[in-house]
Formats: sequence, structure tokens, C-alpha cells
Amino acid sequence: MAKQQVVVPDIGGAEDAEVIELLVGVGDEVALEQSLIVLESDKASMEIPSTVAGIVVELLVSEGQELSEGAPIVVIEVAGAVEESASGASDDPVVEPPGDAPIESEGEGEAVKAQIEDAPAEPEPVAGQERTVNVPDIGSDEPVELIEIYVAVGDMIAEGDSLVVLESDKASMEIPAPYAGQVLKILVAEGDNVKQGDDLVLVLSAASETESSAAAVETPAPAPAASVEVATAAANTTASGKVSAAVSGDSKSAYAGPAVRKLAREFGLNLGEINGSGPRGRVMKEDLHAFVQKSLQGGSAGMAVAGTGIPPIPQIDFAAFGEVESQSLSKMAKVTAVNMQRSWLNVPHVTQFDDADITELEVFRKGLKAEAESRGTRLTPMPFILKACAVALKDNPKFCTALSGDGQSLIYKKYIHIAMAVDTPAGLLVPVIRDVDKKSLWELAEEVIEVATKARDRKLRPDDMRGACFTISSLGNIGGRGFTPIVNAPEVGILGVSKADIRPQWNGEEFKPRNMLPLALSYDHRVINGGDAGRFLTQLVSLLSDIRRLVL
Ligand code: CAO
Repeated sequence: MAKQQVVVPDIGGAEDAEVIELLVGVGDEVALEQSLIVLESDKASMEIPSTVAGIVVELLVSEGQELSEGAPIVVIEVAGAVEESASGASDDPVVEPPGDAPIESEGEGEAVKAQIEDAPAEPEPVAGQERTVNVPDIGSDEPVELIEIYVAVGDMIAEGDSLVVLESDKASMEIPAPYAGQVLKILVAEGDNVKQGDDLVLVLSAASETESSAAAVETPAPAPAASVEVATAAANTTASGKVSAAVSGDSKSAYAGPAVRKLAREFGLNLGEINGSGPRGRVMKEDLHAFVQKSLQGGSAGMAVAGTGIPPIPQIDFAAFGEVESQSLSKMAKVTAVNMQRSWLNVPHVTQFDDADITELEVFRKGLKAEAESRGTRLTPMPFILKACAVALKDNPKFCTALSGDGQSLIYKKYIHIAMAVDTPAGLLVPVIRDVDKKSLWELAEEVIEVATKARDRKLRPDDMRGACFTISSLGNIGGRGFTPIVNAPEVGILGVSKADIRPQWNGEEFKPRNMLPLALSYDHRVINGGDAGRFLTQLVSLLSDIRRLVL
């Protein structure tokens, strides 16, 4: 019997991806393309499929291990392989170098490698040539839904930029541009079902230094055939950061691998209602077992209320009362809904209110209007609020923490990255402004405009929405006297900013008109107590009321 080693394929350049789940064990029979392990890098989770069918005879990795392209994963006794002849190598220890080559037969190995390398090769484009980008090998012949288009006509794209997101029932994958250029035409629409070879976008290819020596140019790598869950992982952080649990969402947007999804389907469970204990809230097999066990203990009613103890909202036929129209929610709206409910249900919220007297701040800010214009920017209250929050976060480090997964310790973040909620036509997005404490007001003014524009143009990348310590949600330009923002878990605090307006304030002798900015600080009461929050908010008010304090 021939044995073959399966190795980590091209995983889009990710290095030291962590093995977070083993999907097979020694003795298991695996089919071609069956997932063997789940790898997770800081950008994506990927299921690594088997390149051969047969029996697993050796598992070469363990959970927690970090792997890069080429690392051996398993040894498989290939199904139907012919008995080795003279060498008797089938019992030899596995000593072959990394690669998908069969261990005993070099010739066969080359055939397999050639098949892999030759399959999706894209001819190198010539500058100024119109080229159609197609769906690459996505590991299946079944049509999958195109859920998001990242580019628009006229966009300049670099090689590797994500063009669209596809989503099957197993995974979401971003399809990268195989070359740089300008988008001339979008050939698909969100909601289309596409498969390998289908046209996606028409690109006018850009000139590249390498074109003159085309022979030396490496063909751009297509997206790895492994199932990449980039969109799901990223979407989980879009509106609420990396949360360690998923509650009351739909199965599709839950963060889980195909093996777990299959098991959930077999049990008829909604994955969106199951707490995920894996990295970034990934739902693991153990979570399914625990969920079922808990539901059984609670009797059939436990299943009916999805393990949360919350009675479902009754289904009403609204058409009985008048004309209705049903519009399906965008992917972003669905993810936001899940994240909001997850934070709301997991985090005991308290909200504290105060008003900052920003009369002087506004005089100063308006005085800088001309300078802002000459710098080609706009100075709104937001950069001042960011700066004041950075100082308050430094002085109140508990607001820069996250609870560990087991709830036994607090993780202090030593950086001041602040997320800012942006209202976009497609929904709520929360880009992160990094190192706010180290930036000037002018730098922050520019960055606020830059990230808000990117958000509204849907140009944010998953990494632009990760890593915050705290969030600011400003409805100041829209209006309202106050609101209670939902903590962007696993962050522990969020500041809601409402519309400033002139109100009479008593100065000890008389009422004076002052420009008052309403602030609402919501916090996770497991981590922050009222005293902590009182000090934080009082300091914030004091900083905004006298911005000279920002430089102390
Ligand atoms: N009070 C009074 N006026 C305010 C204000 C406040 N608190 N905040 C901003 N303004 C003014 C600005 O000064 C600006 O006017 P001028 O040009 O005359 O100075 C005007 O409102 C427009 O500001 P802006 O909204 O363009 O810029 P910003 O920096 O204040 O905010 C951003 C940027 C991205 C935070 C904001 O545009 C936005 O999207 N807010 C919505 C966030 C949201 O949806 N939160 C809810 C999340 S939970 O569902």
C-alpha cells in the first residue's frame, strides 16, 4: 500500500498559522478533498483538504501547533494503491521532504504536483490590456453565493486586493485580484450564484516592472483551494470586535468550520444560538455537545428557547393588518444584529451620563476653520473627543482591558486604539484609529475623514476594524439628547456622544448660555464598577471643558 504525506498548501502567505482543530484521527478513512485540520492565522481560518483518499495512518500535528506552507500534516495510506514492489518502502518511516508527493513513488509525486501547479495558472497580463477576472478554483464545482462586491468601476486595484466575497454553506472566501489594474466593469451582482470560471470583473491591467521580462514573472497565485473563512471571521469583528460567544444569530453567520456545521445540521441545531469557546468565538464540537446536554437537562422547553432561557418572539402574520413588503437583510445588517445581541446578552451593561461644557473648545475649533481648510481637512469635535478619551484611557487602564475567555483574569492592553462607529448606507461599520495617544489633532482630523470615507466606500479591510480597546459612537451630527450605546464586546467600554447645544448653566450667580455636549458611557459591569466609570467620565468632561488639560 502506498503512503502519502499531505502538507500545508499555499495558504495565501500566512505564516505560523495555528492548528485550532483536528478533523481526522489515525484510522479514519478520508475522501479526496475532505478537510483534515483547521488552521487559523491572524487573518483567516482555513480548512486544509486532503489531496488523496485513503486511511490516516499517522497524524503529524497537534492542536496549538503553528504551521506554514509545506509543513507535513498527515500520512495517508492511499486507497487502491498498488503494493510496492522491490523497495518494500511501504513500511519505511516517512522521511520525504514536504510536498504532496507520494512517499514511495517519485514519478507519481511529480504527476500530483504538476496537477496542482498547472491547474489555475493565469497568463500574465500585458499593460493596458482588458482582462476578465474569473472565479478561481474554490474547491467545489457547486455554485456558491456572491455575498459582497468590494470594488467599484474606476477603482485602482493592486494584485491580491480582494474583489468579491463568496459564501458556500461551508465557508466564506475572498477572491483576490490576480493582477493590478483598473476596474472597468463589474460582471456580477451581489446575490448571484457563481462557480469556477465564471466572470467577475473586467480589469484594464496596469503596467508592471516585471512585464518586460515576462518569462521571469511568477504567475499570481489564485486563492487557496482550502475553505477560507475570512469574511465570517472579519464580519465577527466588524461591529463588535472579537467576541468569545455567539448567541441567537443565524447558523450561516456563526463562526464554525464545516465539520461542526455538519454535526449541527445532523442535530437540527442553529449554530448562531450556540456559545463558541474557540479562538475568536469559533464554535467547537465540544460547544455543540455542551449545548445539547444543557438542552436535554432543561427538557424539550430548553430546545424551544434555544438554550438561552429567552422565550422566542411570536411570529405574526402582519399581512392580516394591511399591506406589507419583506426585504431581505444585507449580510452586514445580519452580522451587526448578531453581534449586538451577543454583546447585549453577554455583558451586564450600565450607562452613566454627563455633559461636557465645550463652549471654549468650540470657540477654539471654529477659530481653526480657516487653517483646517488650508490644510485641506475639516476639524470636527471628534478629534478632540478621541484625544480626551486617549488621556482618560491611559489614566483609567481598566477601560483598556478585556476579560479572559475563562473570566478568571483581565487582559490589559498597553496600546490606545479607539474604534469609531461610522454610519454608512450599507450599515454600521467600526474602523479603528490606532495609537490615538501619539497623534496630533490634525492627524486625527485627517484619519477620521479617511476611515469614515473608506467605510462609506466599503473600502475597509478586516484589519482596519480590529484591535480596538474602546469605541466612540457619535450621533452628534444627527441629533438627540442621549442614548445608551451597546458595549463592543470584548471591549469593556463605549462612549456615546450626542448633539451639543446651547443650554443655560448656573455659574453660582446667574444662568449663562453654554454649549453642552451630552456624553453617555456604557460599560461592562463585570469589569468596571460605578466608581471607575464615574472617575473616567468626570475626567473626560473636565478634559473637554478645558482642552488645555489635554497637553498636561
Ligand atoms: N454636536 C454638534 N455638532 C456636531 C457634533 C456634536 N456632538 N459632532 C459633530 N458635529 C458637527 C460637526 O462639527 C460638523 O459640522 P461643521 O462642519 O459645521 O463643523 C457636522 O456635525 C458633521 O460632522 P461629521 O459627522 O461629518 O463628522 P464627525 O467627525 O463629527 O463624525 C463620524 C464622523 C464618522 C463619526 C460620523 O459621520 C458618523 O458616521 N456618525 C454616526 C455613528 C453612528 O451611527 N453611531 C451609532 C452606532 S449604534 O447604532
